[in-house]
Amino acid sequence: MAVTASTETFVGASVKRKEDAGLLRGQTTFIDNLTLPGTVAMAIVRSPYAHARIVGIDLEAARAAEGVVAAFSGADLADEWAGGMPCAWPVTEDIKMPPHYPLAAEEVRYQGDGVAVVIAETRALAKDAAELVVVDYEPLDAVADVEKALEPGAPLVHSDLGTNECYVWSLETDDFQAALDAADVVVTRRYYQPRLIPNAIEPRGVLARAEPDGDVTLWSATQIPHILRFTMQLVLGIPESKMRVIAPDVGGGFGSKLNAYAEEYLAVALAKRLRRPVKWIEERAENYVATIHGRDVVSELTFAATSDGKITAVKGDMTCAMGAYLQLVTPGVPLLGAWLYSGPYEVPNYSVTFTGVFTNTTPTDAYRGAGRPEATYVLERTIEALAAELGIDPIELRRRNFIRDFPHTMASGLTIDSGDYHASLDRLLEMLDLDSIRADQEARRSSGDAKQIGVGFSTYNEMCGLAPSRILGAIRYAVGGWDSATIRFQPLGSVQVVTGTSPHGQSHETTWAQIVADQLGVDVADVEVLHGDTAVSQLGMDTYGSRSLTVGGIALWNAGEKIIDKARQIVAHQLEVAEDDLEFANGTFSVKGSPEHSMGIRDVAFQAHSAHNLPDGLEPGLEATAVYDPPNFSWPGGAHAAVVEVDTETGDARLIRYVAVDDVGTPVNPAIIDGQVHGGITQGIAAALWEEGAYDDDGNLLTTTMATYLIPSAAELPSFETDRTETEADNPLGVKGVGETGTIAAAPAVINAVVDALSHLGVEDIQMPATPERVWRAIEEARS
Ligand code: MCN
Repeated sequence: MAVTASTETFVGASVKRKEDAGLLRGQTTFIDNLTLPGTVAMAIVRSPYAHARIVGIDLEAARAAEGVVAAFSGADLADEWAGGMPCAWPVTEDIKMPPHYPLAAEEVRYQGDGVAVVIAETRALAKDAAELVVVDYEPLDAVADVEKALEPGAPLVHSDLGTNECYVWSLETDDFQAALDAADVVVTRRYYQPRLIPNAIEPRGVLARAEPDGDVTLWSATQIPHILRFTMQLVLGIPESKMRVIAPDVGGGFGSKLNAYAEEYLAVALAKRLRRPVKWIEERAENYVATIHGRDVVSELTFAATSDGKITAVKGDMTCAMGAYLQLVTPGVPLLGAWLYSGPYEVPNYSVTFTGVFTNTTPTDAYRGAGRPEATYVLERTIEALAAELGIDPIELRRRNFIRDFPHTMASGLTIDSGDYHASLDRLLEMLDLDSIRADQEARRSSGDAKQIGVGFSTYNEMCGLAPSRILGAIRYAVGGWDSATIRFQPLGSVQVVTGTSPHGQSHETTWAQIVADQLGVDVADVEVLHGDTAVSQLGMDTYGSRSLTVGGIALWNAGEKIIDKARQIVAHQLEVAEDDLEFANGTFSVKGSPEHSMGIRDVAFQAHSAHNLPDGLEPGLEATAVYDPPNFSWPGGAHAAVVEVDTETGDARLIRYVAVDDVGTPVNPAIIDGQVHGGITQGIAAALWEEGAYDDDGNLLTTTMATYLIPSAAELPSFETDRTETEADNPLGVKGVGETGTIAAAPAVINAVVDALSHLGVEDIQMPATPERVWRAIEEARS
């Protein structure tokens, strides 16, 4: 196919996803589709106890079983670890960071902690043999509840620490206490946000190959090939130059694959030791205990306000479960919300404290939203409580407090570049037709209908686009927040893009191609985006924190500008005009005032490669790399509303409408934005109505399958009504992140709706998830 210049505009268009052709045909490279000659399978023996001492491990029967190549206990492999598995975010100087190894050797600290590994010719044989491993455990007392873990005398997750408190981190503005004391009204509410268990459609999986010269390749269903590569050096001592990490097709992650896991280190260590490729595919039941969980936070939020509803201070106290160990960014996750407990509201005084707590549970870490849903939930619930206390309509109360002028520097120190929270709320109300919902509600209330309806709101902003490296350093995050892109014209004019981001469902192949196609005037079809391979993209900080577009996408834009600069030099030289006399549009350089003197970018690429007639000293080729470190976070925002129908006899709450208006800056691809918003909203709704990872008092996980951990399908959800407002972000594309907005906004909108449906009965709060039993009990309690 000929490569031509393009005059089409791609940014802003719902270009069909380039990714889909392969995915829909099943032509994919998910880990389980990859095979290498001589591959052996790995199975992990996991602790059934939440806390126990390992008295002994007998591997004889497993080693003798059919097809078994080797079996090892944690103690057998202790020499493999040059260091423990790293936590990259020691949030305070005196944080407690207990050692964490890929297999436990002496003590297990959560149900699912790995104690031994079996390698066999096939996965089935490895699984069968793993069941023959006999582990002698001496059970110890366990604690699974984040508040009980702080009580005096609670079982200690790490006895040598002498406490379950991992850290205390706080941020308080000057004069905070005086503002609190001077308030006309103070409301305080407590909330528990349950554990959530991420369920990517592709579970985790790894395939490791070690070559005789020391080169190691790890294919992993990961979000972070680059970060994973350097943790391999820290844990296994493999130099980064010898280590290649490939994230092939990755079927979702939602934060859970923003991690460096035991199985990744184990597969690499064993591939080296056994000199055969080692593969491990996580089973769904394993995913429930061995992949990180999210949330599990008790929060107490206080609002101080004047009697006319101006919020004067916000105070938050958060007790956050870390689980049994610190995974890659466990302690930092709550802090990602630390600046958002005032959200889109102008609040002059601010105080937040986070206490990280060890419990005998699966470690927590980043799950879609990571820290920010936790903040928005309590903020948007408490603003309802304040409205009730003051007798002010909650929408009006929000409006009275919205930040109006941008850029706006918050009391907590960060600056929001742009936004218009009134505009999103206005548009939401237009779409919602609140009057008719209230009329229906009134009619049902007066007729005593068993089915009541309620409407709930959530106006939010968020902080994503992780992140300015300097700020990350200041909050003790170990790595930078920049990203990189390379644009490479091939001699005949097609374009290769190499990105340091690592998509796993977010469609970078499409949206990156749109940006390059527009900027350089080529066709989207002629732009190929390469990602997820440390040998292809040497520089990258991967995909999480809705950072890819606002960091990696801007790096891409900057690389495009470098390409245009270089091409301009070549054209000026060949057309014998000054560079300033050239203008560039739709892929063509033309001389100002005499457009017949022109040269297309494809011809420039050919000239750059043939190098027959280049300016003196200019390097042949048309390729540029840019590395971009954002000066600020990205600040999307918006307004969401949920309408629910609650059966007051059974407690069943059913979502009947969901309306969302988001401001994600300039839209690159509206269809992809909608997809992101839909997925995000679904996860927020799921947290509000169905999903809860529950432990019993002994630390046994009760929700171990999808039969007990309820993940919604399309059948449980109405069609979402979405729209956007736009304020331009302070970057060359005007873009803000979108990957987590829905999850952050949705849960409080839904719970506010459920409470609104029942407020006339006296119900003031319902803990997430609002299961039929919880709703029914709340109604009964309010009635009695
Ligand atoms: N986009 C756009 N216009 C904008 C903003 C974004 O067209 N104004 C497009 C981007 O170009 C990109 C997509 O939307 O194709 C998401 O962009 P961005 O907000 O930068 O988020 P990331 O690509 O960094 O993705 C991370 C984010 C996070 S943190 C989670 S969690 C999440 C999410 O993305 N996990 C996902 N979306 C997911 N989607 C899928 N399918 N699977 C996951 O695991």
